[in-house]
Amino acid sequence: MSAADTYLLLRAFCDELARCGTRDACTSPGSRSAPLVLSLVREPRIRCWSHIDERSAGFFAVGAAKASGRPVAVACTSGTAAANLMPAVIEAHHSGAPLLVLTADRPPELREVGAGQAIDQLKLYGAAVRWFFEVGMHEASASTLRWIRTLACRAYWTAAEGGPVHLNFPLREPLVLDEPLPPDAAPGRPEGRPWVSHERPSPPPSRRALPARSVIVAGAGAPADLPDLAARAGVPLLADPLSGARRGAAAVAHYDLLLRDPHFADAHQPQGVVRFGDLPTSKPLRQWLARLDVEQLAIHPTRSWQDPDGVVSERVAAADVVLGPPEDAWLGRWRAADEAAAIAIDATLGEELSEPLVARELTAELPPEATLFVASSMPIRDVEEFAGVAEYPARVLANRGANGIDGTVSAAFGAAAVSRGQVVLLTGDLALLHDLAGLLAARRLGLELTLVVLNNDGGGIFSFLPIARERDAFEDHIATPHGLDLEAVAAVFGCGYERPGDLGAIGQAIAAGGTTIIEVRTDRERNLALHREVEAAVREALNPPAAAAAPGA
Ligand SMILES: Cc1ncc(C[n+]2csc(CCOP(=O)(O)OP(=O)(O)O)c2C)c(N)n1
Ligand SMILES: [Mg+2]
Repeated sequence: MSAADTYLLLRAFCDELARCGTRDACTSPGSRSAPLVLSLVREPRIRCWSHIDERSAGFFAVGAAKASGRPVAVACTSGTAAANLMPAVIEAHHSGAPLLVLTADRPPELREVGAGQAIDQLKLYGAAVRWFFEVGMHEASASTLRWIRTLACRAYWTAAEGGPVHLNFPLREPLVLDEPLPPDAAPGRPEGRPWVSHERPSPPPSRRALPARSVIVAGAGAPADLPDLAARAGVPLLADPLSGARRGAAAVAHYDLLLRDPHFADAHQPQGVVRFGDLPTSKPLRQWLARLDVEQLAIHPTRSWQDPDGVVSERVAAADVVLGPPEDAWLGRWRAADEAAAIAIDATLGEELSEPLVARELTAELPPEATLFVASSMPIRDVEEFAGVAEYPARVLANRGANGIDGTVSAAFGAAAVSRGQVVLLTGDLALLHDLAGLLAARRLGLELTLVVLNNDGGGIFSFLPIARERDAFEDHIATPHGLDLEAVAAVFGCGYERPGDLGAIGQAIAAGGTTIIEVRTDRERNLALHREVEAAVREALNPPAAAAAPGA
């Protein structure tokens, strides 16, 4: 078996990935992985994005996979390099992002004998992958070339169904070719067709009838026509911005705030619930759903199990939902409350730059062709709580599979690499610092990402939690302020930097394009107080004092 055998097999493998639909791959430097990386780079239909840090490569691939909906390959060398892909593999597993992880490995004779950079890579990612396969080493014959084509197709189609696939490639020296490869003796199928084509199973939707006084809850993975269905049926649509469904005449944007009010929550209990896609993040919504004593139907295209409270009564991949006939007052009450909440929010937030105001404004102002990538922690919560109903909202993406703050910058750059419109990242300061190396993509890959950084010098979310009372350790070990100068950070990575003083200036900085860190400084304590003020204002709007004092009320 020679280097030529390895390269012939890998050329067929990459050819087949491209025929199936792979358009993007991530690489990182190494020697053992050279045959894999060079074969990907030399496949003209695949764009290769180079990363120094495998954590960045993995998350960049996750972001690109989420934004494009196609499997994205990520290749790395042996040893801890492969282990650094673990967080991205876990995120892909939990969010159903299609990822093809291609790890180079030492050949068997160099395993468990003290050879360098050799760790046990077999099933390295455990149950987090849909499929693991040890590729082995083979001579390039007509039959092995055909076999590796089927292997590429099988890996691609398995990932395409939603989640990561791991192929481990043992590679023996010499790792580079002495002379150019001969033409392919066993080329693929005619007309660029994949060796094995594949149709995704789409079960015929069965009919499900629900009472008129139902609610629809939508998260990531919800179907695009949901707002029309809800509007036709006159059923409130409680849609997380990640669903893309917070639009239309039935959308209720501020369910998180409405359901914080116990009177509202009790008085608006539905007779049925349909959940589409992932469960939204909102805790008040989750708690309310958990208390309801009604049928709850969960419709999820990949059948992901999204029911932490054990209240779902039926799960299906698709259904033809029939609701109604519409009861005007039912949707009308929800919509009127939502409008009252919106007025209370605007009045409380005013014009002063704050975390909720930035989240509200970005979701209102970004054009439909833009993508807003939202970091975990408060940004994702603020976007869910404060984004209004928009006619044509921008697409919203996030790493909500495992809710990590890691890899955020890289994932957003990955989304930018495959998106036509502008990509804006809304992130906290710790999420930014966690993936600073991700900023290298601006200079090394020539990609553009607008970063709106809500800098409250630490983890603002923890001020909302009981842990905030533990004053002896809270600041140093939980909030973890860093005092970093983001302008200096921007300079190190060759990015632009702006610190706008008002919403108009933020809009201008975003419109200017390029990779720019747009810093908005906030205060954690003030942020907590502001959230409480909005909550109180919404409660007051829903329960006007005059009504409460009315005779007989
Ligand atoms: C990889 C990872 N480590 C730790 C956490 C726990 N965690 C959740 S939110 C958070 C703080 C994030 O701070 P920042 O990005 O500044 O956002 P803020 O809370 O200020 O909105 C941390 C550390 C996590 N989710 N993921
Ligand atoms: Mg912060």
